[in-house]
Amino acid sequence: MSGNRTFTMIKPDAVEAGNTGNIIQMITDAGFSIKAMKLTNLSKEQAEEFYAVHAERPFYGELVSYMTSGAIVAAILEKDNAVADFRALIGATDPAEAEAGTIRKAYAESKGRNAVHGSDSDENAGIECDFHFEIAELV
Ligand code: IDP
Ligand code: MG
Repeated sequence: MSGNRTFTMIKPDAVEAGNTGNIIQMITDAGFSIKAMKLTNLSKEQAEEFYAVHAERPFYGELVSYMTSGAIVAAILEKDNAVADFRALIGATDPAEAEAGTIRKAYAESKGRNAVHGSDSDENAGIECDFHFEIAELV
């Protein structure tokens, strides 16, 4: 059964470029409701833990340094079929491959600096909401 929650981050490139408002608008226009949201930043240790699944990948160091380079916006989103519908809204990892109308097509700079994160499974959505929000189970 698919769940109704996912986790997102608006990444440092998009926050720095002033695209936060437009990205939130795209998210709510697509039917997601925002259950929790915060402007924050990741420590090196937090970024390493969040992306631990990629620790052996050649881009891991670059990814951690990018994700700690500036402010992020973290949020818990709700909608039927949230994980799959949000992955469709953000588009492919590489904006060159992302479809028209997706957030990454509109705002990502590159495959690495790609504007937004979206959980890839219901299980990871739960883990990621809990990682960023102590109140995740209350909202
Ligand atoms: P996803 O965010 O679309 O799920 P993943 O493959 O899970 O993509 O990779 C996590 C993040 O790592 C990407 O969003 C991107 O920021 C970064 N990344 C992925 N592949 C590359 C790469 O080839 N070079 C640099 N950064 C990458
Ligand atoms: Mg992923």
